[in-house]
Amino acid sequence: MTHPFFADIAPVQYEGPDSDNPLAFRHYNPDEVVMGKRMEDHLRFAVAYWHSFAWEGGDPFGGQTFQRPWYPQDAVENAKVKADVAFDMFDILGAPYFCWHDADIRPEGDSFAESFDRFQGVIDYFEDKMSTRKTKLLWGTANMFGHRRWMAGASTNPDPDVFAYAAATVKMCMDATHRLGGENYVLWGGREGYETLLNTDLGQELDHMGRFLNMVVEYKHKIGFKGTILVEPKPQEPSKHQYDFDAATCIGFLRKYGLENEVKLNLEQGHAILAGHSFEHEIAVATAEGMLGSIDMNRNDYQSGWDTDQFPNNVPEVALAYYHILKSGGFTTGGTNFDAKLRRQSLDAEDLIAGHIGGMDICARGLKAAAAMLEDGGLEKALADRYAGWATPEAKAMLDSDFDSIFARVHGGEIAPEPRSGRQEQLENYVNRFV
Ligand code: XUL
Ligand code: CO
Repeated sequence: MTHPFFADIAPVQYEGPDSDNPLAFRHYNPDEVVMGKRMEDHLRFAVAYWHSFAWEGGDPFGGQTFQRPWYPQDAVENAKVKADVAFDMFDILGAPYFCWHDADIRPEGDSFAESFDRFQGVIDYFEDKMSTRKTKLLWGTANMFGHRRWMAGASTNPDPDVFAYAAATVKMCMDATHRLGGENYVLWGGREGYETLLNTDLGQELDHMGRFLNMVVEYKHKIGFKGTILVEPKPQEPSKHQYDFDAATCIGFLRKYGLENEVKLNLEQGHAILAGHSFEHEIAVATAEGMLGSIDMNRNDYQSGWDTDQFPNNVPEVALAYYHILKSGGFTTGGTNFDAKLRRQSLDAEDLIAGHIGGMDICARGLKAAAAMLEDGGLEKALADRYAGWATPEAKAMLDSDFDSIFARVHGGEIAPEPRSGRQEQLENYVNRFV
């Protein structure tokens, strides 16, 4: 412990499902082996610096509710206090990874050069801490949506000076991610989109975004960064319409700009819901293309329709998400980042720990349920049965034939479709046995 903020809180231990200790894991047992791999190595949890340490508890109707020893955050000396507390929390949770934006870790300076110096100072401090601690960097990213300069976008800004500022910012963040041994680099385009088409040249903006992402990849190779470049889809909020709408849109974009073998996706539960999808839909779209990189785990408030970034609490949803992740072979460089924050009335240091414990336990339950379903094989068998017709030589040959020969077979009476049950309720009941 390097700061008294969490002084009363001991490192969190696995105590099993019957424990009534509010600050123990009941399901997340890092060393427990699931499908041949330690749970910690499957889940690869990360703490998000922005929600836990930079967000002050504001909402659209009121400002800061939290009081933290590292406030005010625009005071340079407080960035180290914040880092001390953050690394204490990583230790208490046994978090294997963390993630940051530049803006979370250093106060903005009066010029790019001043912001850069402050940022480098914190990266030096992180590097020093990471040499003696276990927590590693899952990914770094640039906040190119908060400051007013980004209000009309970063790489998609109509002003080329903002494009340049974005390029310099991403170079800085990629260099730091590389130096800290980060395993991925993320780009989320919070303001890469538009408010109204009345003032927007959509085609030109997409071309600029495509060129920018190619510059990211070129730079990755230039510096020898071995991590994965990830883009994070979200349909709207803060922009009215964001170009990286969902997984399918991003995949089309990546193909158009020749990036399909260089860039993967960081998928977020709440963003999937905002796009009108389920999380497992987004994951299945990405895994079908070999483009799943990492996940941001959280949940939205289903009534308000906002991106409320709460800790996950729904085992059946999380289980189906991990089912598709495990089925595709699991994470490589990616992991489970808690892009989740406390509610603004949750004021205490203990609440930060409890939020993460809950999230980690829910994910552990989801992972175990997913593994049990895969090991049982019930869903895979049902799929094989449903598609069995396509295993026949005639069906395979049809895909290499043409409409005229297919027409002849259908017209000649050789083909007579027999509708079969999709068995959805039985399959839902099956899943219910495991969650
Ligand atoms: C915003 C969001 C971001 C990204 C990183 O909704 O998810 O925090 O994960 O910029
Ligand atoms: Co996110």
